[in-house]
Amino acid sequence: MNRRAAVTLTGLLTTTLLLAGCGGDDADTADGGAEAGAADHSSMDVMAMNDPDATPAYDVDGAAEGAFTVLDSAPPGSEDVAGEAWLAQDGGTTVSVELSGLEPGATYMAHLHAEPCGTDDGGPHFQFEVGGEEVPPNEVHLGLEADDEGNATATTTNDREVGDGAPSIVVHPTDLPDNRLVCADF
Ligand SMILES: [Cu+2]
Repeated sequence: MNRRAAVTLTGLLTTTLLLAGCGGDDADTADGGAEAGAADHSSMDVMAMNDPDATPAYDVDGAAEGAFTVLDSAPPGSEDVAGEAWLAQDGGTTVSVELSGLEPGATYMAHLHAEPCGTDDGGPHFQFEVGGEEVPPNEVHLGLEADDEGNATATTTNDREVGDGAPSIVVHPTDLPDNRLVCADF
């Protein structure tokens, strides 16, 4: 394989991994051989879903707010994960998340989900076009990277309002994308 093809393949793989989300298969093992302990996604890939220059949702008047609760499916050792999420709609959608009690240095993905936390732990991902692409901008995703203290915060935006179609947000470890760690109802 020539170098250009290899680079393209790497790009495709990265994209596939990013897109896996909580509905993905076990694509998270596709790049096996990555350094031990590191998530399969580089933090840059995960954080690329964010909009760090946006006004955080908690600074937008009228934003909905929800507290995260640890789900039964969370990995052992997750009992202390806590935090809040905010959902603002003002022509578009802004979502901000603050979490503590995470594994220092670990990366996580959060998605708006289509059901409340009490219904199948948030049910499927919220989608503007149901059955459409499982990635932004048809879904609302954000990436989180825990600092040395286990804290993480992030904001993401979408050009469209989700309306009342996204009652919850679920956080997943990027190395266990099918796992549901915490959920917050807005
Ligand atoms: Cu999700």
